Amino acid sequence: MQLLIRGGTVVTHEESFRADVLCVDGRIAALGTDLGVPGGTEVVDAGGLLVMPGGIDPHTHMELPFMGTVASEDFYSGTAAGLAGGTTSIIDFVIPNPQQSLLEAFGAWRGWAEKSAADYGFHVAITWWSEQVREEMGVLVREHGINSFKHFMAYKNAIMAADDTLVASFERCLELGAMPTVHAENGELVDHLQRKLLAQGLTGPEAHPLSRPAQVEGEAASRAISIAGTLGVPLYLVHVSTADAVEQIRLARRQGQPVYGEVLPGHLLLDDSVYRHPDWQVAAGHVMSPPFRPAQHQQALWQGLQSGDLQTTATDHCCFCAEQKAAGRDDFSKIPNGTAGIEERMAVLWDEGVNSGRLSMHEFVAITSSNTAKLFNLFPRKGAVRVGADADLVLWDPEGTRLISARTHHQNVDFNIFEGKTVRGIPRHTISQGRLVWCDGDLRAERGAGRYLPRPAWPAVYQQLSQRAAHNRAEPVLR
Ligand code: URQ
Ligand code: ZN
Ligand code: ZN
Repeated sequence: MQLLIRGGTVVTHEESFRADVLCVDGRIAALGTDLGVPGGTEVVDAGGLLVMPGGIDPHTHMELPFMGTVASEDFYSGTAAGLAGGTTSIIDFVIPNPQQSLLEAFGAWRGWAEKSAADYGFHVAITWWSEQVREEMGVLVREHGINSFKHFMAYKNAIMAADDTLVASFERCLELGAMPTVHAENGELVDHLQRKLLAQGLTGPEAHPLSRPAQVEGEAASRAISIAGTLGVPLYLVHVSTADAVEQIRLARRQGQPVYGEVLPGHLLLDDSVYRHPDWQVAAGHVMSPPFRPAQHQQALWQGLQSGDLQTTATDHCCFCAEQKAAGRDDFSKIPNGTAGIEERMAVLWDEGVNSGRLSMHEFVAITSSNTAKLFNLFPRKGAVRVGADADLVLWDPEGTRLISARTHHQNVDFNIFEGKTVRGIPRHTISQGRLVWCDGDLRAERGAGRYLPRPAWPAVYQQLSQRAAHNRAEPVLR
């Protein structure tokens, strides 16, 4: 299988240059302006287009069983929608039930993900603790290519990890060379405020953000950062949504602590007024956690991306249709939490980030692809346009426009948080494993074409960490 991408401008996280790109058997084989083209090579005209690494979405929940239902997007439809939006790899989540074997849950998710149209990896959530969990983390790292473990500090009485679990699991991550990640909301405060609001008769979606104010994220972020800093382990915070959490990350990084943060386009663009929409379904359709915030938090999130205090963008793609959201018609705490976004992430970030001048196109590549690949040890196989890398590319049309709507999106959900937004800057073509899978509006996703992405332990951040620890302390780094 040979594909020549001709006439484009390659844009990476650090440079841009005119070059044709030859893809052979799923890998990038050559870059240059006068490439010899082997017979039988398919040619894609990239004139006027930017050739960038395919997007990597490090936070999705395809067909997640959650809050009494199952997310409406499965691994095939969700990765296909991602390809339509320029995203060519995802990192999803294995979320064991408390007391469930991690390996058993991992096997289940692996089975569900076999239908994927694009490459996929997993973070594994630590929802309980025991010697068995500790052992199975080691098996997952050594034998299954897991190098990141998720901790939900929210969702009390469900999947919440309390401090004792955080400490034990973070210590284990350090031993294994794995990245601990957190959903930073204080689950005890959320539980208390939910019950208090319901007792006051506030049952509608407007109460959702009131039960999870910014301090709830700021406190949890600070606590997780302190635990990680004390143990000497890196830390990645998912879906950072508040100035409070950005400040905690900034302070830690200024002291040299390896803390990283992810942000969702929804939190960059939307505010908490959505929860006061007169149409219950529209308000409920925006219920996700952490909630969309008062608008003043958005500037801190953009500045976090500009300053490098936040490194990645994701979607937390976790879809529930109207009749699923209706489970919380009389009690907002029962509205399944989650919104879509995998198809729009890159176009929304280009339109609001690059077109506005907030971000350079190199920063765009960094936050949509390369930084994630580096943090989770997929670089340069992913997130790079260089010989030997996977031929996962997006051919970006900076002048193309699209109206975002649930009526036309490829996501398997009947709601779109960016409904009605027109974006300028769209993926004209997407190439996955050297195949043209999105061609100017024609989606050619292939069920089952996606491959599982094992990710080695000890990403570069650990090398930095050990050097820094050795430098900062007389005694050797304790492992
Ligand atoms: O919390 C998460 O990341 C999962 C359960 C998706 N739902 C959400 O509201 N973010
Ligand atoms: Zn979360
Ligand atoms: Zn999530």
